[in-house]
Amino acid sequence: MTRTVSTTPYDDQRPGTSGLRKKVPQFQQTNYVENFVQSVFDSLEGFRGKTLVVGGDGRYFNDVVIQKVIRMAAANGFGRVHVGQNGILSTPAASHLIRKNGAFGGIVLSASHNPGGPKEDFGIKYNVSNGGPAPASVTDRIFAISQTIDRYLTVDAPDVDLARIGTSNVAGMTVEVVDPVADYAALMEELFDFQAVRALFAGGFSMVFDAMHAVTGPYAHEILERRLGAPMGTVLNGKPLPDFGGHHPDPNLVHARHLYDMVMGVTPPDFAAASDGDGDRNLVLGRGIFVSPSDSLAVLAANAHLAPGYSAGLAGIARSMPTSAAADRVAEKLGIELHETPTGWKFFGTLLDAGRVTICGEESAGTGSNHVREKDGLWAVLLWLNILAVRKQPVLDIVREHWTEFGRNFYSRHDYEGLTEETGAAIMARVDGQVAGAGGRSFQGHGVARADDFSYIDPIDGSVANHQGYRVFFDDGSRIVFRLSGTGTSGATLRVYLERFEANPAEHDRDTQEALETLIAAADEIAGIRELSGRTAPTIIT
Ligand code: VG1
Ligand code: CO
Repeated sequence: MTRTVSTTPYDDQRPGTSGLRKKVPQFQQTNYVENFVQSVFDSLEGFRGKTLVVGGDGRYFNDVVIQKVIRMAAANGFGRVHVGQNGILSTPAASHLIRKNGAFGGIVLSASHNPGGPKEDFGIKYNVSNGGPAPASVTDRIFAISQTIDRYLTVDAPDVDLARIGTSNVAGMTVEVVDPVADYAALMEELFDFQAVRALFAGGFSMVFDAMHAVTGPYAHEILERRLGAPMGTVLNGKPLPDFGGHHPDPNLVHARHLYDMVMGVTPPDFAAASDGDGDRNLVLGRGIFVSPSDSLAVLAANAHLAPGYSAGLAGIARSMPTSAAADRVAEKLGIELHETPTGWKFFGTLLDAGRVTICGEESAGTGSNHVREKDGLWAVLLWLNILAVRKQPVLDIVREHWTEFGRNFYSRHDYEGLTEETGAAIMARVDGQVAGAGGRSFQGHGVARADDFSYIDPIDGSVANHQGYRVFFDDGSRIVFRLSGTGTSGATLRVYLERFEANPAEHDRDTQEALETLIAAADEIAGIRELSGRTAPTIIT
């Protein structure tokens, strides 16, 4: 039954921050998908007879790749595949299924917030048995194998009917098409006080959740509208579409601007939220306020004990390096550990597995906990709802009180998208040179305390990650971070992260960009962004 097909390597299959991410036409090249999937399987040991979880965010090409993966899993000796109905599985739901079924691993098909469609983006991620993204040791192995691959294994079998829930057989391997929502929704019911949130909605609390025609639609309809009793219509754009309706499923103030306009408008809802393509990120807004992801992490950590799943308190908090230090202040007050890791969820896995941290977050709107090993957009929304149901205060008041108690970390990220790789490299080289001699210098009146190129040593397994972004710390407690994105599919994206701490409550209502004005100028002075890129403003400000 098994067929060995000879092939030749492609040289561009290095998995980045979130797996392999390329344009669809690249994935459509002969044997491109097969080469990568076989490289994944060849990098693993001991999966014979074991279970593989497969699903994706519903984007264009999802259905085609799922059938290929199923046939190749059968040929390579997996015993069982669990696949979401219609090929749908959000990233956190896939993580949960891997853990719940004791699966060997999972393949998640997504390019997250990147647009979908025949000329847009596609991606393949591999998750390991703890449910989390493959660590660098695994992705390095995958890449090495992809450089020398000369054959892949498949079987001749008809497509599996992904629309029908149930079990079938592909060349001796069992394929189970599962409801993508049920197990995930049950997990959420364990963690949160659904009765309290139901009472909140019954009392007239209004909410808007934009699924952005991506994977969270079915999850949000089931959990928010059916189980929690939010009025029908609470969930917008709830049907997953292969091209996400032509939009970017990126929950930020540019692509979800309409939510910001709603909460700032004349008849604002109490709460608004959105998630991204694969359901692992969240955007949170309340009447009259956008909650920055770094603040959201801090507020969630400070209030998590109000939800049943976290009533015993937190073991610790972890945040990615560019994320603001707002969470650090919460950890300090709670007397718990705080870990600062490189960008990317995979760095939280060892800490979560070791029980050292309970809640993790990234400034890019990813928040999550030890319930799975991925960030989880709906989880964050539900934790917010649980907190709102218990505290019975508007989002705005909760955040303001938080700032008064802990101080406010003004925070913003400026992205310069679509730079050439050369320009991106030139800017980073300039920063590298400045960082080396930055001590004692001053930029726009901010004296430099110290500067470095961030390295991380995992406290659990000792693995080292170098060159994770440049950090410039100033005497007044401000910080600027520079790094290049690892998730783009063409050119380079420069990310500049700006942060300034303000203890005085009288200053807390200032406009963020205005509060960061001198730091923004300092960033340009350090990196020479205008000079080297010709850009006078960022593409996206979040
Ligand atoms: C971005 C974010 C990072 C996130 C990564 C994957 O990476 O900054 O925080 O972990 O996307 O998220 P980069 O390298 O482009 O800055 V997702 O929703 O695409 O899994
Ligand atoms: Co995502």
